[in-house]
Amino acid sequence: MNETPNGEKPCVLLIEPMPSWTIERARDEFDLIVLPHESKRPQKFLDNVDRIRGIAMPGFATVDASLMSLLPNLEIVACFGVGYDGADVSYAQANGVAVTNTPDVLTDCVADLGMALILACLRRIVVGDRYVRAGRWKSEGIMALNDAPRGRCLGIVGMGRIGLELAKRAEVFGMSIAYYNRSERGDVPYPYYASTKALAEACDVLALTCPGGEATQNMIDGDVLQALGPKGYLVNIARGTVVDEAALVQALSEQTIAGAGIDVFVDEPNVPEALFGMENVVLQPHQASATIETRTAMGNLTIDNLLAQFGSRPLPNQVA
Ligand code: 8YV
Repeated sequence: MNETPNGEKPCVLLIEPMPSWTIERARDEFDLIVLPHESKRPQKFLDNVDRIRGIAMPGFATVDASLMSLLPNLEIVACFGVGYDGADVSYAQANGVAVTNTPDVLTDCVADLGMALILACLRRIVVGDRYVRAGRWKSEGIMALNDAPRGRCLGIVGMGRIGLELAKRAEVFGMSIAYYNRSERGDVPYPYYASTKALAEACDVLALTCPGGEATQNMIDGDVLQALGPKGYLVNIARGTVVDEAALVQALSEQTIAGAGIDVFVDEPNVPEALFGMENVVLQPHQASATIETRTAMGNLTIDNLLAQFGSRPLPNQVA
């Protein structure tokens, strides 16, 4: 148990959803106020604004200045996720509030889902599943042929930890790799392209593994999708905001790109309904880090960052 000198546990606001066992551990360590995602602020929260010293938030939640400014004793915003674009980092920094995230523990699982989406798109795995279930194999015979990963080029937007792991997996499947990054990396063997458009022109599958936030908002726009072309696929395991979603829906419906595997959306859980009927799209409900093992590790890291703050120890994963 983690008590302050006066014997009280530090008060933490936890924004759902988070795994039940993470919430249980957080309840042991902290005086916990649980705030349902997107709901009105409950009385228990309003009655305790002076006591709240930390926030634990899912990667896609919003902790903005209007929320933080209600909490005069806030010390830390601990993101349950590698992405921290949902937290107003400038406000936090200006007000002496630390921001932490949960990198590394999710890298493998996120890269795994990226590879799974690449294979699902190229090999039409979901289309094949629907084909069998609808009895079409029997009534129509063999399904149309699909695309091999071997010999195709994977363009990775954001060559960080997840991008590198995705590259390794794709190489095993015989793909060549090229990348775009904020700046060229001296320590990777893959060709660098100085713009997403140039990368899209050069590759067959464009995979997004970059951070969200203002710097990357709508970076993949209609022009980039046009450069990807009618044989190109888009895979997004980054943030919905990185893509101009309306332009993507248009490109998919007009088949100016071949298909897409999409795990993240601009306004989750609202997904553009136009995508629901498209055979050339594989949709996921923001699942990339969603394994029991990874989410457990993310929960523990989130709590460890809060405990370090309240114990005046260096924060394991401070990003601001
Ligand atoms: C989670 C994420 O989906 O790491 C991120 O940035 O988006 C995620 O792993 C999310 O934080 C779960 O609540």
